[in-house]
Amino acid sequence: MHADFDAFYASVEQRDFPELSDRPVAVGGSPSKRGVVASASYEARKYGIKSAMPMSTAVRKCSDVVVVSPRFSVYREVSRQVMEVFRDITPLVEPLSLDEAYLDVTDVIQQNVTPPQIAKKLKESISSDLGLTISIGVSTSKSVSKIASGINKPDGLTVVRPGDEISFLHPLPIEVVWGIGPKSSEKLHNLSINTVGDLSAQPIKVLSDIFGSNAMYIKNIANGVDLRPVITQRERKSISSETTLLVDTSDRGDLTEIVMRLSGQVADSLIQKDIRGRTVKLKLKRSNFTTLTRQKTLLEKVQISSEITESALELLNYELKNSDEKYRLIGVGVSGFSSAESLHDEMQLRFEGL
Ligand code: TTP
Ligand code: MG
Repeated sequence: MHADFDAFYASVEQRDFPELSDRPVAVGGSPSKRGVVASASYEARKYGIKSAMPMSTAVRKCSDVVVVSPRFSVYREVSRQVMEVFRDITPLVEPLSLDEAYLDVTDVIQQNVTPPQIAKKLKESISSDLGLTISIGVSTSKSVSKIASGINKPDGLTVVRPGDEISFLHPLPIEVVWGIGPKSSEKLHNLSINTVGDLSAQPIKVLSDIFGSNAMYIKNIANGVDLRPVITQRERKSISSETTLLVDTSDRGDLTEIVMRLSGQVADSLIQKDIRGRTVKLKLKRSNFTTLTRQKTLLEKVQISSEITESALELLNYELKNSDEKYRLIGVGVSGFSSAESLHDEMQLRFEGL
């Protein structure tokens, strides 16, 4: 199953401030500060207001829109709660972001309990425990479930039965496939490739020109072939936290503050899972959408916020010294948890300590 909150930030605001329910709400940065929309309520979407749109455009589209500043700590808490509700059903939960996750319910299915029933019960629990609606897709694979959860929003439940994957996927527009952004979608439309079915029928050569080494992955997805397992946090190779800024910035003070906040979030997660990592990574996406990552491998593993912040800021300062770009996304991550190699290194260090 793939589960995703409907208009996540906006719905939390409507839940907590009932005077906003039924109103067009846009959560995000202020229109006067060149802010963007992070989440639009379904009432606001009727006016064409969408995520990532400048807030000034949103106000132009609907002068009645209620602009709300985000309350990130509340969204994080709701996210923690929903992941707990998911884990009451199965330990095999793979969060993709604050508001969405894959759940592998294979082992939960019994003779009298079908996957659609599990999904229905989950929607009811979330509605009664959290006062929010979620959309769920159910199928035999991650990609089909993710697409299915997106097509009947809000409050949707879409089940694609085994064997129906192709008939479900092929009439859909290519944009439903994760990894097909505006650029590749334009190229595909120019070649009259408009539906997932059209995509699935292309020779691999055509797809390679557009998707490079991801061509086979895309072709398989278009054919409903996706064998990726659900990976729980415990098995993760890295733990990271990233944020898209409401306004692009090159301000060192702002960037430092964000890196500190993200390092704190990563530390919370490491402490919660009782793991430490040796490599600290900084990810930056520039205004022009190019992404760079810098990483630093340490002698000793880190876990607490100050240790991660120190390395992440070192990487940030190195980057800022060499560039005066504006940035639109920042991420901090820690990896290198317990490979045989690092375990070996750790033993060495311990022996040296003795
Ligand atoms: P989404 O699940 O993409 O959007 P949504 O939950 O608001 O709406 P829906 O799923 O019903 O289409 O993203 C989840 C949250 O992530 C969203 O509420 C706010 C945040 N977000 C941003 O901050 N910027 C963005 O550009 C996007 C797409 C999301
Ligand atoms: Mg959502």
